[in-house]
Amino acid sequence: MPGNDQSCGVLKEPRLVERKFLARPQHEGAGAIVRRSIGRFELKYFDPFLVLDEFSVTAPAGFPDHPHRGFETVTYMLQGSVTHEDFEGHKGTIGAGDLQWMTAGRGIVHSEMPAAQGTQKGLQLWINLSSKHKMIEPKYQEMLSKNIAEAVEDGIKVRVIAGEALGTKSPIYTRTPTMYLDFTLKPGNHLQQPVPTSWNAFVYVLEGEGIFGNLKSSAASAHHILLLGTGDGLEAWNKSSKPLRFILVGGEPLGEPLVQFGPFVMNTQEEIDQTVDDFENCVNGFEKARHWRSESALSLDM
Ligand code: FJE
Ligand code: FE
Repeated sequence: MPGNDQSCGVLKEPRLVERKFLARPQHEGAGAIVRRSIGRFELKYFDPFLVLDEFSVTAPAGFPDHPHRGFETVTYMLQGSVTHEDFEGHKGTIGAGDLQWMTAGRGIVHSEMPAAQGTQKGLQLWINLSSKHKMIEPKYQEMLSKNIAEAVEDGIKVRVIAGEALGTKSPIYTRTPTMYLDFTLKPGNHLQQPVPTSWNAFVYVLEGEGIFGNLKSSAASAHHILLLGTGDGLEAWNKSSKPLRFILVGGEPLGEPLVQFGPFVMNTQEEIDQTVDDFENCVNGFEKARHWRSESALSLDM
C-alpha cells in the first residue's frame, strides 16, 4: 500500500529548502512586538504572501484602529486572546488555537487589541487577493479551536486550518488557493505532505527542532522561516528528543504586479492613489470610517 512504506513514500520530488532565515523581534503597531519573516526588507513578497508576523502583545500595547484593502489577514492564536472590532460593528475575541480569516477586500477599518492579562501570542499572515477580488465585500470566517479539524497518525498531529492533510479537510474558503497546516511531530517521526507543484510554500518553526527537505540538511529551530523550492511536497523529520511544531503554508502565486502602501495592497500606483483618496474621503467602502472609533480607542480617552 503506498504511503505505508517509508522507503517508497508518497512524494516523487520532495521540495528542498531554498532559503532560511531567523525572524528577529521588531516593534510594530502601538508597542507590539512582531517577528516578521515575510514582508521584511530581505523578503518583501513571497507570492501570494505579503506578511508573516509572529506577534507578541501585552496590554496596553496592541494594534489600534487601522485600515486594510486588497488582501486577507489570517490570525491564528498561540497563547492568550485578542479582541477584534471593526467599523461595521463586527466584534469578537479569539483565544489560543482559534482562527480568524478576514477578507479585507475593498475596505476594513478595525482594531486588534489584547483581551487578557499577560502576553498574547499568535501568527498573522497576509495573503494577497487577485486583481478581480481586491474590491470584493469584506468577509469574516472565524473558527474556534474546538472546531478546527485535527488528524493524528503515526506520531504526527495536524491541525488543518486551510486545505487538506492526512485525509482531513478544512471548511475554510480561500479565495486565493491556500493551504495552512499546523503540524506537531513526536520525536523520531517523519512526515510526507503533498503540496501542489505550482504553489509557493514555506515552513515556519514554532517549537523544537526539525530537519526539512533532505535528511542531510541542518536542523531548523523556532522563529525560522524556510522557503521551499520546487517539488510535489514537504518531507520533514524530528530527529530530536522533543516535540517539533511548525506550520506549513502554501499558496498559488498570483503572478500580478504589486504596489503596496502600508495596509493597502493593489496592482498599480493609480489604484493606490485612489485608495488613499477613498480612505481620506471615506468613500468606496470606507464610508463608515468617518465617524467610527473602536471601543478600545474610546475607552482610552476617558
Ligand atoms: C498594520 C503596522 C501594523 N502585524 N500581527 C502597520 F502593526 C499592522 C497590524 C499588524 C498586526 C496585527 C495583529 Cl493582531 C497581528 C500584526 C501587523 O495591524 F496593519 C499596519 N498597516
Ligand atoms: Fe489589521
